[in-house]
Amino acid sequence: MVYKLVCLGNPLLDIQFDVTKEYLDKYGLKENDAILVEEKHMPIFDDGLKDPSVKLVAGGAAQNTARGAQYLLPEISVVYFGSVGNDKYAEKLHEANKSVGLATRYQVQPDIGTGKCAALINGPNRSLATDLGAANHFKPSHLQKPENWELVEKASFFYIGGFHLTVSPEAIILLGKHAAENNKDFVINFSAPFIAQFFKDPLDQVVPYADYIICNESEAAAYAESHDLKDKSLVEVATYIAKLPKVNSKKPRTVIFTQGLDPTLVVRVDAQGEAQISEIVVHPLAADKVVDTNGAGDAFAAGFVAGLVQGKDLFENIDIGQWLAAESIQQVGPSYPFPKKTY
Ligand code: 26A
Repeated sequence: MVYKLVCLGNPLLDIQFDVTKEYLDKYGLKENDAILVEEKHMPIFDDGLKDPSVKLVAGGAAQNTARGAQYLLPEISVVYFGSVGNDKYAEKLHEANKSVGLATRYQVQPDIGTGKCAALINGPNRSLATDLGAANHFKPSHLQKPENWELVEKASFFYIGGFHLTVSPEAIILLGKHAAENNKDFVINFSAPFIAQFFKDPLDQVVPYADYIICNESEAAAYAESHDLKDKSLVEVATYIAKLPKVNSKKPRTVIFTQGLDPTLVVRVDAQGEAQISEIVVHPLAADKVVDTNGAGDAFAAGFVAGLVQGKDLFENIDIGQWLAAESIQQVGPSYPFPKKTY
């Protein structure tokens, strides 16, 4: 079997429900953020399961991207790695993955529950509070099993959720080295502000492998802050990251900053070391068409990597990303429309 794209991340089931600003304040949560839960957040999951608005939907940022990429690509294009438990939540993930034909090679933890994320919807905002569970126990040795490593060797593209830096930077480096040594495309998403803030060292260890970096404006701001960048303007931050040392010198680095409804910023460093800066206008979506924004960024990344796998050019890849993000926003949770739409 040859899957062109290999993805790695934390498989989670999203417990999505509507909340008020007061509810977020009670737990000290921001309107738009992603955090790892502490003990004090635990009642949120029970609140959610009892809430009339609750929806259980497949989540996990990189898994959402893997599903979206497989949604757009021909059958048998994408395989996703992560760790789950042996339980009902994992069954739900299997169902969602099956609906788009996404292959998984989960590492199964017999005694630990599948990870879950409270996706707290407040109008156009979403606040994510995650209990990683089994996802926290993924080991690089799972990738190194002969039947899995064979898939890695046959793949040509890699997509890594930055969230996985909290779990196994070693697994990311293993794939990064393989990609760099074999001149394959390696894409990293910065995932959330807390990654740049609290996982700065592992983030700095994996960036040298990245051909493409995708993040949003608040993750870029967190990066600028934790790296003490003097000029924190988005163009300067993207240019700084694009020019950081790179293991595979055969490809340029491209940095992509999404900014919600504002234009997507792209900085690519050419062979002469010059930064090429572009801005791409987003597909406008009427406010009344927004169902929820959970998974919008993952859908953008999905469209982008699907284009990459198909050998399309950079600007078309961004356009596909923006299109798929707009489609996903009109669905409940990090999902894609059925019957299938084509770009
Ligand atoms: C390590 N953390 C906090 C996480 C996540 C996460 N995926 C992986 N690791 N916290 C939230 N998510 C997922 O992000 C998606 C929206 O972009 C949620 O499961 C949600 O589906």
